[in-house]
Amino acid sequence: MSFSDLRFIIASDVLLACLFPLAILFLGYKHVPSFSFSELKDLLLLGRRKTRQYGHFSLERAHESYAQYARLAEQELSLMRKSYSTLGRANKNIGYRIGYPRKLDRLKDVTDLNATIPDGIAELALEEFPSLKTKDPVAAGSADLGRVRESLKHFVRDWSEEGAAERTRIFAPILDLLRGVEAQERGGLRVLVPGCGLGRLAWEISQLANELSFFMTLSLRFLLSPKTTTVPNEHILRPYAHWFSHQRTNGSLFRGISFPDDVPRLSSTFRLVEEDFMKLKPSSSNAQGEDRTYLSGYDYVVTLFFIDTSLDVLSTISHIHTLLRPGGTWINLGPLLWTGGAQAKVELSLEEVLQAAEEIGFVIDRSKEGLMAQRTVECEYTGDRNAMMRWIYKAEFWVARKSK
Ligand SMILES: C[S@@+](CC[C@H](N)C(=O)[O-])C[C@H]1O[C@@H](n2cnc3c(N)ncnc32)[C@H](O)[C@@H]1O
Ligand SMILES: *[C@@H]1O[C@H](CO)[C@@H](O)[C@H](O)[C@H]1NC(C)=O
Ligand SMILES: CC(=O)N[C@H]1CO[C@H](CO)[C@@H](O)[C@@H]1O
Repeated sequence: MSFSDLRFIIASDVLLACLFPLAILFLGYKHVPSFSFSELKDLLLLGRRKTRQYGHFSLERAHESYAQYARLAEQELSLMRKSYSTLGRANKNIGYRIGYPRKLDRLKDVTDLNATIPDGIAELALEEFPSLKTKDPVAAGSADLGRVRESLKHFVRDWSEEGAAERTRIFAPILDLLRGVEAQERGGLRVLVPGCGLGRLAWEISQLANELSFFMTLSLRFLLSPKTTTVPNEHILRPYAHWFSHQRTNGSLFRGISFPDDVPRLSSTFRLVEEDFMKLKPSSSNAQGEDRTYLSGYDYVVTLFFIDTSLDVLSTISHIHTLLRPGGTWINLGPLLWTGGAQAKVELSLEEVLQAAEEIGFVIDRSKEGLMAQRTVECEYTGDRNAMMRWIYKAEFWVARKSK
């Protein structure tokens, strides 16, 4: 796998499935024999003060990574400058004439300008989680920068007009099905969306969203808080600027995308649970008051690009089953991109996943047509409409029922 392949995975693919390549990139990066002063300082500090190992998706690591976004991005830029500087004189002249050094300067400007968003996210997090003020030092690295960028890209996927086409394709089968529920029944439904990312689908369904990664939830909180977001399209992000591959023009590379196209707020019908999905209980303390229907389980669990991010998909499916009320429905849409390197306990084919779901107690809807029909949905994931490359998933949609 070449370096640019690794970059591609980081630029455009799922978080958990990314861990392995990220680890490789991090190692690769560490071997680049050029240390900036601040990196050296980090290393020395590491030696002196004991750093606690915060988890990959922990609040502390996510906060530090957002706070350090500009510094980390500039470290990467200085490596790009260094590579350019090793060009011979003739080629450097060509580079100069096509404006390449100015393009790198522009990358620096855009990074600084748009660092206001990660800075704002970090600041809000500090206000909402005062415990962060006394956290142990965290050494955020290039893998964390990748996670910040991945989360920021979800502003485009979930909350921009630019992302609307990508979203509509995958939300439609799910929302159409839920709209099919009788109107008077709809109000009382309990829908859980595990691994909700930046929460747009859950917002559209407006019930309960769950997310484990603070990289995601800190960004979501930035939209939910009236301190940071009050009107549609008030923020601008340059989500493509850091990855120079497959771009037709500099203009397209540096273009700004405004968000959010809709301003979400938490309410009694839209809640966020920042916890491991596997630890959720049908009767957990998330229930507000004595809500008996809630205690007996969810009416729907909706998984979008989710089940394959688990390292133990059999437990995930079993847990979905546990959380549903008898007769409850599981709606899934997504691919099967397993975390490689033997990190996932099993890596199943689609037919194996469906068979395992039946073993666990689900009845999969076998209708050939209609809203429930199992089908393949061609779609993208944080794709760049203007790029010279498209990554198309043939994601599978299915509806399964827990027997009564
Ligand atoms: C591929 S992303 C999809 C995000 C979103 N559903 C979307 O389609 O944009 C999968 C998400 O699931 C989250 N996730 C994975 N395992 C989880 C768990 N056990 N509990 C809660 N969230 C989890 C990850 O943090 C990640 O944000
Ligand atoms: C690419 O962008 C830089 C910075 O904006 C500019 O100076 C340069 O002329 C551009 N190159 C081309 C071929 O347009
Ligand atoms: C939120 C924010 O500051 N975004 C900025 C991104 O960069 C452009 C300028 O290049 C600004 O117009 C945006 O305000």
